[in-house]
Amino acid sequence: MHFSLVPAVGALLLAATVTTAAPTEDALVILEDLQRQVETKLHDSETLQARGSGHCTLLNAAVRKDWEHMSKVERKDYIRAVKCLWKLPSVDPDFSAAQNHFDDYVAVHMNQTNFIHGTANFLTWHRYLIWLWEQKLRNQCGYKGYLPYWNWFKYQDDLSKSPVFDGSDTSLGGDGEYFAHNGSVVGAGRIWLPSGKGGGCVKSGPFVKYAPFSLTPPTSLSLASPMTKNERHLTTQLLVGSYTINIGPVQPAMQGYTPVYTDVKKLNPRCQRRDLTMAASMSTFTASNLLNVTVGRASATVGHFQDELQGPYGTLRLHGAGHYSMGGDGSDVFTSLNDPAFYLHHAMIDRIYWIWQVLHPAEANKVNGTITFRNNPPSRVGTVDDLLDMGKLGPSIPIKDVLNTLGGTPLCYIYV
Ligand SMILES: *[C@@H]1O[C@H](CO)[C@@H](O)[C@H](O)[C@H]1NC(C)=O
Ligand SMILES: *[C@@H]1O[C@H](CO)[C@@H](O)[C@H](O)[C@H]1NC(C)=O
Ligand SMILES: *[C@@H]1O[C@H](CO)[C@@H](O)[C@H](O)[C@H]1NC(C)=O
Ligand SMILES: *[C@@H]1O[C@H](CO)[C@@H](O)[C@H](O)[C@H]1NC(C)=O
Ligand SMILES: [Cu+2]
Repeated sequence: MHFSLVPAVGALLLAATVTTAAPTEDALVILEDLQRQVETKLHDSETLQARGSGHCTLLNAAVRKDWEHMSKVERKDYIRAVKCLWKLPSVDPDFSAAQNHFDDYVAVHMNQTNFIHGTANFLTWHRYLIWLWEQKLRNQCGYKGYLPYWNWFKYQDDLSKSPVFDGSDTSLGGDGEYFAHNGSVVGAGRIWLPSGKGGGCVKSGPFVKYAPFSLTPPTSLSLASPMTKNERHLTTQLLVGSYTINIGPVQPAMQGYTPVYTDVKKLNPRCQRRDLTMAASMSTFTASNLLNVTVGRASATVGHFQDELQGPYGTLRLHGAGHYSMGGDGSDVFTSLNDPAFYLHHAMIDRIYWIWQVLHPAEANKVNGTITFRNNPPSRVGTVDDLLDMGKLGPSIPIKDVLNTLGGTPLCYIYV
């Protein structure tokens, strides 16, 4: 029963909730109500978040939208720009497995996995990373729009109907080919999610051009290759098409997907794999979980908020559920960026963070936690002066610079 969690949500919402039976609809109605509360607060300039600074105002801020609410032309422009990243050369010679600029994001994230999850910088590191991605798409690939998000609270019961995953040419690809496996083990080994209908190479959508191989990398591109990185870049483009992924997997939750490459220097060209997993989406993208982190008990402090969003030890919550709903490459905490839907999932995480910040101004600019994954190994407490290290993707800037999405230096965006 979640009504006890909703003191901050208006009477209108309660009326709507009471008359709606489906839990899916509840979550959507609640999310819309939260969005209206946030917009009201921002327009009333009640909060620090609303004030912004520099040249950033509500009127000129970028507007990040639900993928479903973007036109087909806008979605195709986004897809075209993502494909463009595959054609740009890698910028970091230290990550020798990265064959192109798409891979650079995977490599930087993989290298820092233990210092950006279950840490004080989790929310801000990922906020800054997806912002850099958005800027790159716009500035180097001519993308006209802004970063879209995947609204988890719709199509939970059939992700293959979601415009993000329906496999059409305006999606980020559909399900994987059938691959017999026994689901995923998540939540520190305590939760088993039965498999969906996929698990193999994504079989439809804009990023399927990975022939001629599917699950086995060609030996001619093996690790000991004497070619230079740029030669390899050209060769992988020629041999395996443009949308091959090259790094990981390191720790996929999906059973039967062998984690072999634990090093950003090891090249592993292959197709991207998915297993749309309703066991994750239906169990976790619920009104109760949404309410808890936005207005419920878990919203009281940044510590509770981020812990509940990521999932206390041994549980599955909103952040994990997005990854495990994708299955395959998206289920790998190190290299989930191999699934292009990663960015839409993390935009939704960031949107929930933004909603929470606007609704909790006294906590919004704080951080909580240490600088190692669940403080293992034990480390110092993180602060807002800690730098967000993006390798060669962009300048390292302090956490405090990205706490406000309307801060103007550099962020200037809202969600609708
Ligand atoms: C599938 O995996 C779960 C969790 O590891 C395990 O409990 C179950 O026995 C497995 N089923 C089969 C058929 O292997
Ligand atoms: C809500 O969050 C609190 C605090 O993080 C947690 O103890 C509680 O179990 C959560 N409630 C539900 C229903 O998940
Ligand atoms: C961080 O948040 C937790 C609750 O999740 C709290 O117990 C702890 O005192 C906080 N730490 C600091 C340094 O604020
Ligand atoms: C990889 O991460 C470590 C630890 O955060 C960092 O010191 C190192 O510079 C990173 N490597 C590259 C090439 O960015
Ligand atoms: Cu991450």
